[in-house]
Amino acid sequence: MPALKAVLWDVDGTLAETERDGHLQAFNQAFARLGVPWRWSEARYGELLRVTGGRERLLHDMESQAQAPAGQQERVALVEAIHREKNALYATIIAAGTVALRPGVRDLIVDCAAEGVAMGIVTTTSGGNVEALLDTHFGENWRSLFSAVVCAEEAPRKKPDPLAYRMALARLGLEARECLAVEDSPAGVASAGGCGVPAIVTRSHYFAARAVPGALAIGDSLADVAGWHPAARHGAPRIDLAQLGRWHAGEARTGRSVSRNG
Ligand code: XBP
Ligand code: MG
Repeated sequence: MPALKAVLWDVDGTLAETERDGHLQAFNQAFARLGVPWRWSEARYGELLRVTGGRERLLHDMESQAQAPAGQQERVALVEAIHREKNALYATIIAAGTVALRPGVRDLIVDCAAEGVAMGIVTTTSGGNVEALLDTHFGENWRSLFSAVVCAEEAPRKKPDPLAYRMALARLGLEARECLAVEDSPAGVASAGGCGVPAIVTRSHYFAARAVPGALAIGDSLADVAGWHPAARHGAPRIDLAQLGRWHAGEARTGRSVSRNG
């Protein structure tokens, strides 16, 4: 296995609990503002997350909403209106600063920046949502931290399609096996794996109970070395760059990845 040269970050669920605390809230606020007569519960949103992409998720849900418009054209128009409104509301929620970064994320980003390990953002959420989150938590110069930023607009085929990771590799000029993805969902790990990028998983609210086939390591939090499978080295205060390097190098030794929750 070549040396670890870049860490590629997923956004929703990985950097922050943005699905439950940001997108879901904003979708429901958008429904209310536009007079749409349904709301999504936390549990229903969890089911809908099987469909990646906000527009795709809305359109899919309309298939089971009795009060949705009957025609496809009307549905698509309503989806566009809701999605635009949702993203504006999402930006307001995020800018208020109440949706924190997940524990350990900032420290690991600082590790990478300090040690010259490149970073990328690889997400199929809209660019404006990424801007809102990173601007709030890292300031307006956040782009200087990342050598590649790939969002939904550039990669219209959403995860689990590997397009977003393939684009990030091309921009970084790196081989897949020189990189490590940090993801929270089966679709994210499948997207990375689809072009050969190994991935670790930090379980998020919505994917806590899901098996994640193909992950190199799975655990609850980057801020805690306990509970990871395969085990992280004990004694360290958190999952740091050295631990990522060990998992990354370990793949070459074992040729195995984790196919179940540890
Ligand atoms: C998550 C997604 C997105 C978000 C909503 O992407 O699938 O669709 O749920 O954002 P990732 P949009 O985990 O790759 O960050 O409404 O902009 O699609
Ligand atoms: Mg995610």
